[in-house]
Amino acid sequence: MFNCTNTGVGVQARSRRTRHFTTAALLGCTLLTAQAASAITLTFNDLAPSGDAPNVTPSYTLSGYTFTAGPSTSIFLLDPLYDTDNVPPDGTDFFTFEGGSPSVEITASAPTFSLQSFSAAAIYGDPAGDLTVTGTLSGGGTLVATFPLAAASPTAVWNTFSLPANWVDLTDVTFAWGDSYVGLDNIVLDEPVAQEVPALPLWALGAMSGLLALFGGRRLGRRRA
Ligand SMILES: [Ca+2]
Repeated sequence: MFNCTNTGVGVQARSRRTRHFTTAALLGCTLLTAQAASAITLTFNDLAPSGDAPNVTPSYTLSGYTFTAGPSTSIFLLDPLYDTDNVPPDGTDFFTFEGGSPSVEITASAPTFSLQSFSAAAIYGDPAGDLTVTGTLSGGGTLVATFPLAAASPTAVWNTFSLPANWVDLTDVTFAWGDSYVGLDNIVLDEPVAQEVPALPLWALGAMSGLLALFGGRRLGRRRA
């Protein structure tokens, strides 16, 4: 693999050939430092025992993301057989935070992350209301968005909501609900991950150097002419 930090080529190039090789090496290094985001969907599926709803207060970690219960809040994982009135449309496990005006904060093992979308519903007969989502930006400041949830009577009405594209570089996200019971599912997040792009093979570096030498030589020839 090409070593970007030790090319063996000094800043003071001694010849035109060395300068061309330096240019080709820098191009290769640029490709190696490309960034990409890795998206993940937290489904909570198959986490609760069949017919059960384990209380995981005060915090629960799933795939590097930690859910921490806010004040006066309890958090649960619900199996669909525990209460069929509240299950999401796909009939799978989901996550709840419950209490008096409950809240839950999401943090990540990575320094920052993004929130793309989630599914939510008021549950256990709660009235309609707004679910408030607050994100803290790593550079300072917060983002706030509210999403209307329908009344859970007689059954929960699940909807999927998307966040604006600027919900990136977040250090934490908090969901807050003004009544008593709310469910979350299919939370789509991602985190920046350094992706190593394959280095250019030596023959490609040689070809780039040759092309640069050819065009450089032509320009030099025209100046002399
Ligand atoms: Ca689920």
